[in-house]
Order: sequence, then C-alpha cells, then structure tokens
Amino acid sequence: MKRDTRLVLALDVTKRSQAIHIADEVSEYLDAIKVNYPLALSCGMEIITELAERKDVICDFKVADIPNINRLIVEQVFGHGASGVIVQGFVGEDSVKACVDAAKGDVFVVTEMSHPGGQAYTAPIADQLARLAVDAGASGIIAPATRPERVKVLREIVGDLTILSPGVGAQGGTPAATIEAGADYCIVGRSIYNSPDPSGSAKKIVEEIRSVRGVLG
Ligand code: OMP
Repeated sequence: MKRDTRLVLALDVTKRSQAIHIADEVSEYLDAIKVNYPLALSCGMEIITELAERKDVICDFKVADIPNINRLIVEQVFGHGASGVIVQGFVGEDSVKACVDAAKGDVFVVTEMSHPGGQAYTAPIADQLARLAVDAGASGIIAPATRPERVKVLREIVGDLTILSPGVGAQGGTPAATIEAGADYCIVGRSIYNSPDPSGSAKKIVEEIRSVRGVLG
C-alpha cells in the first residue's frame, strides 16, 4: 500500500455508479479504498476488482470465524484483486493466523472499535488483540481515531506495525489528533462521500495530515 497521502476512503455507498464516481473524483488524495459489506453485497465482489484497477483495495469484511472458514473468505478477497483484508482478533490466534497464511497481501486486525459500543467489549481486550496481531504475523491493526489516547497505547504495543484509524470526521475524530497519536493512515467515509464537495473535503483532510506529519518529521 502506498504511503503518500495517508488517507484511506471508506467507500460505504451501495450503488456502483456512485462508488466509481466518488473513487475517481477523490482518487488523487487516496492511498487506498476500503470496501465494506454494504458495497460488496449491493454490487457483488466484482466491484473489488474494478476498484483495484484504480487503487489498492482493502476489503473490510471483519472476518470472524473458525480458521477453515476464515481461510476460504480470505482466498476470495485476494482472488478478486484486493491488497488487504480486515479481520477480527477476538476469534483467537489460530483464526487470525489462518488469515495471515491465506493472504496475498496485508492483514489488519481490529482492536478497540471506534463507536461508543466499542468501549464495552472491545476496549477491555484491545491491548491483548494488538499483541495477538503482532504474534500472528499481521501487517497491522485498526485502532480508534475517536480515542487518540488509545491509539497511542496501541502504538506502543505493536511497534512498527501499520495502524489504520477509522472514526475521523462523522464519528468525531480529527486527522491531526489521529496522526499525532501514532496512526499511519486515517480511514474516512461519510465526511468525504456525503460531502457536497468530496474532492475538497478529501484535500482538506490530506492537508491536515501532511501538516502534522511535517511537524513530526
Ligand atoms: P465513517 O464513520 O463514515 O467515516 O466510516 C468509518 C468506516 O470505518 C466504516 O467503513 C466502518 O466500518 C469502519 N470502521 C469503524 O468505523 N470503526 C472501527 O472500529 C473499525 C472500522 C474498520 O474496521 O474499518
């Protein structure tokens, strides 16, 4: 995955034409596009292949099953041209390891989820999930931009693994605080695709990320 703008678009729309239009409109500001169930279920897995011709695609299926099923899912994801996949860690190290073994690219393990409910069950085990990601050989973790102080703690645990942080914009997180806390990339959805000016909104986010990264060196 490119390490240029540090912005990943969460393309959570359900119409193919809208998805392609937005992807093309904001393309110059993106390092990758994240595809979640709403888009894949409405347009079919072919949308991954189509978007992958434009940018690296991270398939966010939050894979959470026994090792054999995880393997089968991950094979489908990479078989359709994705460069990365997001998986759940709470199913255990063997299940995550099955994803890592089957992957033809990056595997990112969800730690503490960004929404308010994420504090009830994922937060108490997030540090363990981050350690599991390291032990299982994952490329990185997903950590909450809504709680930059937690991104900081999780960064300490995962060392130089990649951190992708969702929750910027619509969920209340800011690009600056997220990057300052140690995230490598911001994941942003609604603040871009629901914006009256998606390209302008993406540009603003990238400028904020760049200004912080410039200071951090
Ligand atoms: P917006 O809130 O619209 O920016 O979208 C956030 C995106 O990040 C969605 O695609 C979510 O599925 C995803 N996400 C979270 O919001 N919180 C998490 O804890 C984890 C994810 C994720 O794994 O990407």
